[in-house]
Amino acid sequence: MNKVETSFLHKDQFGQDFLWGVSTAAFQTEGAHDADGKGSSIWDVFTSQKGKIKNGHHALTACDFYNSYQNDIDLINELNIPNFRFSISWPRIMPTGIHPINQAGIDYYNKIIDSLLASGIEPWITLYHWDLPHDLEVKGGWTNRESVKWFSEYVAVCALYFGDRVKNWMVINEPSVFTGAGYFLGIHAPGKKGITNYLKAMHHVTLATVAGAKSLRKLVPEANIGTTFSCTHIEPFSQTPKDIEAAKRVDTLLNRTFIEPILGLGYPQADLPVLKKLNNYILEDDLNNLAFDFDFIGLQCYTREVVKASLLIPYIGAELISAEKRNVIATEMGWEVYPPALYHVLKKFNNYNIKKIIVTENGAAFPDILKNGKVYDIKRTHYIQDHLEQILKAKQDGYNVDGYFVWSLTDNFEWAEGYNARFGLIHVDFDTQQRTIKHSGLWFRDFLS
Ligand code: IFM
Repeated sequence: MNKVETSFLHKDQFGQDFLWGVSTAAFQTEGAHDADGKGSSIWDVFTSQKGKIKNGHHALTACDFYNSYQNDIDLINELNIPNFRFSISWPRIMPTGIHPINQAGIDYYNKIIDSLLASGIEPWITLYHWDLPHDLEVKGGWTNRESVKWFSEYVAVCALYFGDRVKNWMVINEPSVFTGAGYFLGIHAPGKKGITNYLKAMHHVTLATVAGAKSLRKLVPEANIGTTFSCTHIEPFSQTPKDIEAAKRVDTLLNRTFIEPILGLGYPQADLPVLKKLNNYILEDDLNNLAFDFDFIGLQCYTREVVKASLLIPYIGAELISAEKRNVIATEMGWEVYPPALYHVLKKFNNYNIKKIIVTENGAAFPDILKNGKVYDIKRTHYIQDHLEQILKAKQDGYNVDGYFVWSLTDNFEWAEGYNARFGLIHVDFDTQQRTIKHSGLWFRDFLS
């Protein structure tokens, strides 16, 4: 294919050791929802319920990555991408969430790992990207303290079967998002609501992150172990003390609540008083088990949030003023396009004692159109370029940032948004499963070459 126009960015500016990659997740891509002994996940159940997903979309087939993984790995290779982040579907390898294992599921991930390695692509495994086995949800899911034990056992299985070849691991993906959306707001699986469910899930997921990391460290001592957090640059709507305080509370909730305990700093209860209710679920020994010395932290930043004080919103007393209301440019998700957010976030997280920071997700959803066999997604190309410029600026200002993974390889199932929000470097026709590399993918390919 022809070379694609390039920006002034050059890969070498980021340094020889900078990691370049692309990210996906099992539920969003694999399909094959009940193939070869797989159990149901909370997302299989949630998507089957009426009215939960836009346009009634489901992920029974998704991108059919289960069957077309070899083709997609060939495409990663064609795009010159050296690192591939994907997640393991817990119910595919442990259908009920606990022993016994499903050998066919293990075989499937072995094929992926072996194929990646044969192509010279480094596998990066996310252990939990939101698809909890449904049978565990029946027992309370993350609201049940037993979840810490279930998760550690699952991690041990992954470590034992894949740890001989996989070096890079991420324990949990974006805990603030799946607990907030799934256990407080009820707009993601498992559809639970309320502060009690949310706080219990929060604490158990935090404990599980550390327990999982410890289990991995024990079984795969050489592993490069990280975990990923969603993060956002927060700004007050005005400079009034009320808005500034509200912005501080939202910043605490979205950026600090999950990372600070695992870094040994405890929950930031002083800056977000509702977190004091967590004390109902924290047992005496927990405080000794909340921290782990991660090799890296994955940051996933897409936008900024502008915050106004509001007495109408319980627990937080703040509302987010949407991009639409502010009349600023936004993606298909309604997220403002604001590349400096990434710089601010990198600067902020550099204040913590973190060994390595990797941007494990960044990308944009736009309504791409396939025309004459091509997708000219210039907005996404610019989005990625503009965010890379911010990373470069952060590096030049002396902040630690060690890698960048695009979300996502292919268009895929975007949770409650269904297939409307296309994030891929590669377009997917969901009727035929035909792949077409978009302009952004071609640009990334040439940039990485
Ligand atoms: O698709 C999601 C992914 O699963 C988690 N991080 C954000 C992405 C875009 O919304």
